[in-house]
Amino acid sequence: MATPSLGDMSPADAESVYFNEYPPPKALPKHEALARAFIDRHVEANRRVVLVTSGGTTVPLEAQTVRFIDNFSAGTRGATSAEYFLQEGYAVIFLHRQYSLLPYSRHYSHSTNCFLDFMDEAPASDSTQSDHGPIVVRDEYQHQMRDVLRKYRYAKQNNLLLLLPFTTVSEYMFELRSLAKLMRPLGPNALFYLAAAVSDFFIPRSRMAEHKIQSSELPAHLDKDSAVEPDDIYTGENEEQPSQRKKLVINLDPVPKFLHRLVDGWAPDGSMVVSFKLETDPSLLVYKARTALQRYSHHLVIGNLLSTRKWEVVFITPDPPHERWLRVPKARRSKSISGVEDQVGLAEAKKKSDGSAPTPEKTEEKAQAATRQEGSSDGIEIETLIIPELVKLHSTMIEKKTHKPTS
Ligand code: 9Z3
Repeated sequence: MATPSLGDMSPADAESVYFNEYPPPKALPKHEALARAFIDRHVEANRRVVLVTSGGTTVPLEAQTVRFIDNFSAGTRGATSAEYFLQEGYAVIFLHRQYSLLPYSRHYSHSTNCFLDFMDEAPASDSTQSDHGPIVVRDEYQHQMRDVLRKYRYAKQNNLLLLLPFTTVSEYMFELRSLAKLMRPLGPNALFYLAAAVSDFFIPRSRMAEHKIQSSELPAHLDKDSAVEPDDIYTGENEEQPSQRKKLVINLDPVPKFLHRLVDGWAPDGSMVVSFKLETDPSLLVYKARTALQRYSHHLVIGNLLSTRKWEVVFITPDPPHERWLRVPKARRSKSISGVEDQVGLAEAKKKSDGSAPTPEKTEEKAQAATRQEGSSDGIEIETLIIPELVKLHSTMIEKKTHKPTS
């Protein structure tokens, strides 16, 4: 009898098959100990704690991994959101893809914001006559850097930010499951904000090649790895007989739907779960986000298009208004290389052409009013709109849970 695929099993069965197939990440015990202490401290302070997931996940092609499948996410959404959650008084567990952007340091990292460009060498004081002047922050960045530095140090000194890295999709799953269970003592004070771009497909351990997949055929006595059929192996472009070219064919299984298990099993009772839905086709976004909310019965799906994600998102909720767009007003949109501004509004317009009622853009009006008040034309990050709205929803949920009449 053929073994059922994970997609055909109940979420609980798929969970146990999935987690039994992989060894837990080596860092998991250490991360659990750090998270336990962090959560205990904030339970005691009756502080809200948000688990922010951030960045992409990799799907290894070999157990001793040389190659893997990855995705585009740099972790901007996660790292930026974490800063605004801290500003709102939350403690943040930041579960992120290793080497993706981090809260605060994101302002001065990677090649777009290389920290060296913010620095200068000041002249040495006269008395020393040396050419070793102190290293300083350039005048034009003093104000912004002081602000970022103060916020960073405040978060650090008060133990408000816990950074936990992962790399592969299975590491992410193990970490998410453990953290959600550890967060149970927080009850309604726990919030899950799942911004990581998690792979939908993976190679099960049982079918994975142990060693580096070979790009040319090996003599029979050296070919021990049967996970990849020799005929499937791509052997390069320089074949003498092009018709004989081979390809590497990768057969991926769907990753089990972890959101079911998070909502129904791992997460604390009364906690709030927010997931993200990413699409590239504007006509699908609202439909897919709604379907996800119905399927997993959680509290909020934040929908975004790859091309407009820095300027607009849609909140899909089980309660009215059900669909709500948050947009950075035109004058305050920061330029983005990958963004396509012409597509702003398209996903909402598509939905309206279905005959459904249009939604007033209250938030945009509010943000425009703010622009007029401040008289500034600086760009704003869309997370300045997302996080306060989300905090309001979380507060309402906490209010309901804590003032529920006991029968
Ligand atoms: C998102 O949709 C995030 O907003 C982005 C942020 C990944 C687009 P960046 O890192 O991008 O700032 O460049 N995250 C969730 C994407 C995702 O994998 N969602 C799953 C889905 O769409 C559901 S959990 O099926």
